Amino acid sequence: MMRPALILGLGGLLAAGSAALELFVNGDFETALAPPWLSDTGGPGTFIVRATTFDPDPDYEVLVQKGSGNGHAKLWQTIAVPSPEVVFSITAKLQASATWGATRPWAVAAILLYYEDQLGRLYGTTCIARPSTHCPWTSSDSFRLITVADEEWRTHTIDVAQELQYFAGVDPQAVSRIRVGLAAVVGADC
Ligand SMILES: [Ca+2]
Repeated sequence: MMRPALILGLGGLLAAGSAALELFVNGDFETALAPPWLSDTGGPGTFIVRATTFDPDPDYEVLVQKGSGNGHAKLWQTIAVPSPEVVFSITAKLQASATWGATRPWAVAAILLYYEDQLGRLYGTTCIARPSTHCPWTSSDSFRLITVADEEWRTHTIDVAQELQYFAGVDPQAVSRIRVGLAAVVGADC
């Protein structure tokens, strides 16, 4: 069985400074998933659901899950940012597993931040991920892969202005929006 899953507690994109500004719409998943949250699924066994019981607190979380077989489940929101001086924070539990097979199946649960300009041109991607063995995702000049060490609830924080320094030649002031995605992906036949 392949079972990549991604369960999220709360999301928030905060403007730096004394007055923290929540830039997500429904970033805590307390109301029904609707635009600007968008989703896409492919293949069997996909779930994108809200519930209060994925973690012990009484508030809602969202589950993005892809079961056995090639495909994906993705949930994302594009956020206009007033400047690169923003801090992204999310509490999530990332799980991925893939059984051995001749086709080297793989799975990954990931939080993705795509840094874009007003025209949607992509300047770089940060990926916080829990990959299984054989997952082909690797870092490059435009893609920074940060792997998580376990499958517990963890809070992940990205200082965007600092993060953009990873991508050589990118003018941080050109980045005017961030597409934040939650993705569960399975590759290779199982
Ligand atoms: Ca809860």
